[in-house]
Amino acid sequence: MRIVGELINASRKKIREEIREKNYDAIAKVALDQHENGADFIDVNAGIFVGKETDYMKWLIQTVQENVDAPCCIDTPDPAVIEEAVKVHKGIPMINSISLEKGRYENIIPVIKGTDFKIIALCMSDEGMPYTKEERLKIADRLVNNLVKNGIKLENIFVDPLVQPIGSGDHLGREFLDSVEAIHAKYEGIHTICGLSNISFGIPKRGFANRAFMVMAITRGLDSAIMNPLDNKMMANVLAAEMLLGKDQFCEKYMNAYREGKLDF
Ligand code: THG
Repeated sequence: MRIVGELINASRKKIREEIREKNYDAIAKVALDQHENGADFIDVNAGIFVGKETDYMKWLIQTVQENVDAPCCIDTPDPAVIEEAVKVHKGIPMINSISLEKGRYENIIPVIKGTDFKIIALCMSDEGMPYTKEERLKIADRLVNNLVKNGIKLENIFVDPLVQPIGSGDHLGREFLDSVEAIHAKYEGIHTICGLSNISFGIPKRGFANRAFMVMAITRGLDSAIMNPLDNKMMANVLAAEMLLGKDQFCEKYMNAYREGKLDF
């Protein structure tokens, strides 16, 4: 599982203030903690700072990369922010995200064309949220074909089928899971990713639902997730699920986590 650490997101109250004050040590610590607990990418999102998003985004990327040897996942729908952010990013960034929404798709393409950037292709369009597997696949198809036409390799594309709260419809968990499986069946070598905790929005004891859903998604092929790597129960579930599916040779990762005390709680 490729893990994108989600904690540096201005929609979180505490982080919002730390970003606003450009509290270098606080942001550096959140980046470091996530990396030490298994994050392969550090998500950075300054979306609530209207008019100042570019400035904060650049500062976040520099702060993260001065402290952690990991790429960022540049989390903004605004192509202008992405364009400036990639200029200060060292190494290969992940772009979160491109979608079929007007103004978003055509303006991001020139920034990413022919690069080795990792691209999250979010299954969203101007026709509203996709509910069924068929709606998601239609959007994914257009996004993937266009990205490939613009020189993006399939192995650099991460399709996000969009997790929707189970409280909005009993079938929404299943539609998402079916989508993950169908996307892997259709495009060999592609990746899938999601913000998994959306599933439990509005229900109590969210952790139970999040962990169960993660294990289900892994069995259907989900290979990347935007999540909280400091959630040790979730991390243990990921390790166990991947081991049981034969994705952890000689149970090495699971055993190492055990020896490091990461399964003690
Ligand atoms: N897909 C893609 N990108 C995404 C999402 C997605 N980026 C944003 C989001 N969804 C994933 N990131 C987060 C970051 C933080 C939190 C949840 C998702 C979070 N939530 C608190 C909680 O769950 O308890 C509530 C917020 C708070 O702390 O105030 O921390 O789906 N491509």
